[in-house]
Amino acid sequence: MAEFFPGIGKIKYEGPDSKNFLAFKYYDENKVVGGKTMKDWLKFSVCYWHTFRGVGSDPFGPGTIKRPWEDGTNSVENALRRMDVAFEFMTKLGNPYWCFHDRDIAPEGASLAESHKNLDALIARAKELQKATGIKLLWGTANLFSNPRFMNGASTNPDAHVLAYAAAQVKKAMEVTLELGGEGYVFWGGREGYMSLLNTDMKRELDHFARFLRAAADYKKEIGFKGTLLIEPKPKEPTKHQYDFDAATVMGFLRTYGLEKEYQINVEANHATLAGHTFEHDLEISSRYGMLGSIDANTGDAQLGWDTDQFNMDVKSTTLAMLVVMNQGGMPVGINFDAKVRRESTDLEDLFIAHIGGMDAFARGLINADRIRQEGTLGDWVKKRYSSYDSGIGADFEAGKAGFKELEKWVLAAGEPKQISGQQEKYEVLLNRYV
Ligand code: XLS
Ligand code: CA
Ligand code: CA
Repeated sequence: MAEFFPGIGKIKYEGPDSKNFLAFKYYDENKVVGGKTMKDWLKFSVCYWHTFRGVGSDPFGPGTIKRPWEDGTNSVENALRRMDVAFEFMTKLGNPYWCFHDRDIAPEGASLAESHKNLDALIARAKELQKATGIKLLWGTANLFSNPRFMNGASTNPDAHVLAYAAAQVKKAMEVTLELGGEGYVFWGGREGYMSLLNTDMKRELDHFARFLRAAADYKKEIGFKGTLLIEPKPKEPTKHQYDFDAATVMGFLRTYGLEKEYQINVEANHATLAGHTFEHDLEISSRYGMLGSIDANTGDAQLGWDTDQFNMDVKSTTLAMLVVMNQGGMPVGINFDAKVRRESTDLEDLFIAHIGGMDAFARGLINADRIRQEGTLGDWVKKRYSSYDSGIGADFEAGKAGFKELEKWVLAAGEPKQISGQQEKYEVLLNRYV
């Protein structure tokens, strides 16, 4: 078989003192941290769209990145070769999972039937390569936002014809995800939102969205797909307002429509920050409500303010993220690098360096989070901060035994509360001890 990354061998763990950019400094897959291997905690996945389809285009210019295996066509033949490239890359990198959109891996045909046929050809190849390499599918999804037919949305489209098309595409994408043994299936509402409220019946669109998600959950059961269905929040881009605004909005939506048992959340860092939150905020709220299923690991750029999907090299951020993951006992689905090299990073080697750096940053975050948990100081401080609810009037309030009358009576006797410092800086200094 042809080799597409000549000169780059299997990426090895060399430890923190290594100066080799093509080696792991922290990610040592079999190393046990907090009772599990790094591989099991992190469940890293490489995404097909950025890593194998990304060419570095932006709204101001076309692609800058030329890959030697691309022949410039959108043929099945080119797609098959690209699949070989992907599995060579992942085998060398050593990530256990991958994920894709239907249209990343196979060209869209002139009809739905032809698109299905193209997809089947690529799925057959992926199945062989998964078997040969041991790399597994984290999740699959359907691209319901690139083709012009979806310009007014997919499951929230005002035209039922387009909605039906989207359903057919999701049906097929779920079937092939099952065929490849995927652990999840993601819904990112690319154009499920609106550009102008003037031409939009928002309630009707939300009702359609929920019914669509119900139909997907029903179909999942019908075909015996045991993976997790996930919704990936994002507040805007490409639409001005996206219905899956953030994790809290999605959880409220799911509960409103009785779908909360069928779906989990896939938190993307860059989407959380676009919604005005931190990465750890959306992780924490999803996790504390038992809804954190998967992560799209990336980061935005504070100055640019759009969805830049960069590799997250910030160890403080990965530490806080992994603290949430460790506190909930692991990732039900996994951690997917929905991240792309910059359009200025045009070398093949940059693809490896970016992923190695991202994996190391999360591995370091895991090690740090484990130390935070082992030492217990942070947890103890937070627990102590809320200790007034562990007994007395606080406990009665939590238990629903003290209402407004009882609380008033208690204050009349107890008087003014003492001032208690929030000690934010002390907590920040504590965090700096670990990162
Ligand atoms: C785009 C999204 C997308 C989803 C999968 O902003 O991140 O790539 O992860 O459809
Ligand atoms: Ca994403
Ligand atoms: Ca993104």
